[in-house]
Amino acid sequence: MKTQLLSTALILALASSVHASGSHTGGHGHETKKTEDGSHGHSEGHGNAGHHKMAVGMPGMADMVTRTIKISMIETDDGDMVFEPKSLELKAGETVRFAIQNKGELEHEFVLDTVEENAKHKAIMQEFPEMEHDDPNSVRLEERQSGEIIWSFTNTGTFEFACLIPGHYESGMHSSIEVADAAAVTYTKGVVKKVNAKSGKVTIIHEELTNLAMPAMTMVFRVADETMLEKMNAGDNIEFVAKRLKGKLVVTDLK
Ligand SMILES: [Cu+2]
Repeated sequence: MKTQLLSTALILALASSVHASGSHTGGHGHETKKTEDGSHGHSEGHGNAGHHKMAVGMPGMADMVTRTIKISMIETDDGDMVFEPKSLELKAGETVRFAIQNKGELEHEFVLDTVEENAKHKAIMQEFPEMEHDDPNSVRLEERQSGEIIWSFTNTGTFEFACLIPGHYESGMHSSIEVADAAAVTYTKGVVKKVNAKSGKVTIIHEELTNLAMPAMTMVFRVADETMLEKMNAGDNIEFVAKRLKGKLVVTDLK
């Protein structure tokens, strides 16, 4: 049967960490799978039965999510296909809920992996363009469809999420993920003065922000993830990381 042949081809060709799946469905209502999917081409053999442990990490559980990141799939007027955002910075140990929205008119994929594994996988896709995946590190979305993946980033390194449908990667459909060592992140102390959930902003009386070369003062920040606002109340002592993203000061991490 065709599905079986494709699975076998995948396992043979990608003898390392890409997991072939027996359920080549259209990816509707995709949810992160953990152990229920019985046909894993798992050949790394690190004895961690029940987990899809890959260089990029492993499927995460909903109750472990530390932040939600919205991802959009977009086709631009000049013919490019892109993900928004174009790059992400994470810390090892984070579990991320990727809330993915296909805002385009075409079908797209979100495949989370190393650049190298995605390149191998992409070569296979070119040979079997009709192939659709339902692996825990990927989701395929039809036009205007949404999906999500919960993923635990257990390792530091440079990774990416990409669309491996033939031609899409080349049209720009890949974004980088830098996963840093959690211990290497420097937090700044501050006190929350005001939270404005409506505008997605928080005012913080903060100590010196060394990474921004900014002295201690009171400033308004945006947040990288709206759920951060729920964790902050006026008067709270916090430790946070702020970065300048697209010319705006954004709280990217919160202890
Ligand atoms: Cu695509």
